[in-house]
Amino acid sequence: MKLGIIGKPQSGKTTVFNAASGHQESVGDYSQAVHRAVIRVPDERVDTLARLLSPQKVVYAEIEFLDAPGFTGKGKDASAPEISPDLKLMDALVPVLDCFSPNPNPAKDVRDLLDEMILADQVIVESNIEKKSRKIKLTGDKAGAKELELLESCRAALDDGKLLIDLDFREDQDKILRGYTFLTRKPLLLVMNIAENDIEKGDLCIEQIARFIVPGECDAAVLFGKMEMELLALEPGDREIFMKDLGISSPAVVKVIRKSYSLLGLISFITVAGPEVRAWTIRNGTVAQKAAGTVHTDMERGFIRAEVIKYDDFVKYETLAAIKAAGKAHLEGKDYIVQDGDVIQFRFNI
Ligand SMILES: Nc1nc2c(ncn2[C@@H]2O[C@H](COP(=O)(O)OP(=O)(O)O)[C@@H](O)[C@H]2O)c(=O)[nH]1
Ligand SMILES: [Mg+2]
Repeated sequence: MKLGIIGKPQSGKTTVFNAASGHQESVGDYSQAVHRAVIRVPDERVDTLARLLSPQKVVYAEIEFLDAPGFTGKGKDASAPEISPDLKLMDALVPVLDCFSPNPNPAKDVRDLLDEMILADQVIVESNIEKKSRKIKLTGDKAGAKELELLESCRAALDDGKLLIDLDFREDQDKILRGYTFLTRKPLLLVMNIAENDIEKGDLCIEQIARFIVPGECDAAVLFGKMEMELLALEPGDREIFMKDLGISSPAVVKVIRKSYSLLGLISFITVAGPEVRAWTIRNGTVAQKAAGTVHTDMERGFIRAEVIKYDDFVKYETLAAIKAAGKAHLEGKDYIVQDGDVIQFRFNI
């Protein structure tokens, strides 16, 4: 999964990036540098299985963060923002909202960001409409005419101030639009970046942006960017004590990842294959044969069965032998819908 951190200048993007990744990029300097980090997804189920099975290798799922400056915070008055091209490749965007300065206005900040995203998409739509029209005139291309019509409907929606994620497209249209990697089709996780001495501000700011929240499209999380970044300098034990004192239930990175998974409809399953315990990320609703394909294309092609053990049974019985003796290893066919936390061994033959 790839998450793009965006926001107006000085909203705490790089601070939150540091808090999530453990990097130490400089903050407060209006830098337009793009930062990137790949971090492993903390997963206590993997931790537990690693403890029970003592494998030679433990591999966590990974997530990429991109700290992407380029938005101006000027909303409609902005000219098209200078957005890092990599931002288009992100699965979701994480707007960081300044809720730490004396009179924050996160609702306005969200509106301004949305307007800039719309502006960026309008630029893409315009240039492609122009290119397509020219080509159709030259070649009389029928498929092109359909795509042109689709782009024109996108233009109309954007001109109306709508986000493309709010429109309903057919499967075939969706497929075409995916190629354009529009910003306003990406789900958003709004991060309320609040000051260390101002816990109550979190609820207040959430209230202010509540109207933007739509299941599967936009969610919000509250965190203390600066303090969490600073806490990373402490030893893990001390950090936990501090966090407890401050009423922080889970670290920024855990909150952001958890909410992003649910926003994007993602789950994890775990494979235990000989010497390796490994977590994989898939979309909720993925069938066993497809899930096998995330591990290896051969496993999907030669799929026979999936042997599925519920994570809780692993914790209860502790060894593979005891699980099997208790009849808790279930053989499932290719259409079995993989559940979050399933521990799977794929049987395949090529
Ligand atoms: N008090 C406070 N200051 C913050 C917080 N997050 C960021 N800042 C400050 O805001 C300024 C801008 O932060 P930075 O991460 O560089 O913002 P960016 O321009 O969005 O990348 C810096 O001086 C930070 O120390 C926060 O949670 N609390
Ligand atoms: Mg920055």
